[in-house]
Amino acid sequence: MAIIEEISAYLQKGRAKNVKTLVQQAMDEGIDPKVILNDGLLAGMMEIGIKFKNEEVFVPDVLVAARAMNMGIAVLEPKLAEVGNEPLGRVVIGTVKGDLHDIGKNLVNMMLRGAGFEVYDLGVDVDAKTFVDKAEEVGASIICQSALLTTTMPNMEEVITELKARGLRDKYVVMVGGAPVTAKFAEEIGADYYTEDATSAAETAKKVALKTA
Ligand code: B1M
Repeated sequence: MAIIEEISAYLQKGRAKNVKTLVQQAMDEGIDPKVILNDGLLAGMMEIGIKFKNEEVFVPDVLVAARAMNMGIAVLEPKLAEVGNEPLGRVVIGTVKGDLHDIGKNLVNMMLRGAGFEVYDLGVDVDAKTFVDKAEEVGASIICQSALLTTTMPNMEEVITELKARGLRDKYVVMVGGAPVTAKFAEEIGADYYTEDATSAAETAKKVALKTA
């Protein structure tokens, strides 16, 4: 099996140490870091995302794969920076105020980073002011909010209210997601996009970034 396919296969099995070793080996063999990233790590992560969507694998499988991807990316990162890869854009992400669920948000973060974004993760229990302050500070173009509780979903609208209050609404694309969130809810609060899973969130963010580039 070619080394790139091996990287993808080991990533899907969550074998972080093997992924790390193989990424280093591929770099030593002179393979383009972008090929290692896109055809090895990302291809594996996308595959896991699809299997997760189809309920062929479950949260623990996704988390170990995500960890393996992180280790692979850590090896690649200096090399990617060296070849002058510009990030696709900057994204601020967090779980909304009052909500401590972060597994889904972490997966979205992972997929966004995999897609080439620089991601600023504010963690959990994030209020509207913090979302907007951070987006302004880092020059982000997309704000992603996650909510897992019906009681915290309404806090997503506060970010939009805060943006409007500061005259910044048109500067940012606001994306929302999380198990209880729906496209209808997103429309009601004036968010730009709802996506139902981490893979589609990264795909949508990529489309948005390429459209506005
Ligand atoms: Co909580 N919890 N929980 N919980 N918990 C739920 C959400 C619940 C549905 C369980 C239930 O009753 N069936 C329920 C909510 C009910 C409701 O609101 N209708 C619930 C409750 C009630 C609570 C507490 C209130 C319980 C209590 O204390 N009485 C409490 C609240 C704490 C708080 O947040 N203030 C609580 C606590 C917890 C734990 C801390 C124990 C733990 C969280 C651990 C952690 O996250 N580190 C936990 C867990 C694990 C769950 C369940 C079991 C699993 C959630 C999860 O991680 N799913 C959950 C039941 C369930 O969902 N079946 C439940 C896997 C994850 C990959 O999926 O987060 O949906 P998800 O993310 C997906 C998509 O939604 C999407 O992409 C992800 C991957 O594809 N996505 C986005 C998510 N964010 C996105 C953002 C985007 C785009 C897509 O931005 C663009």
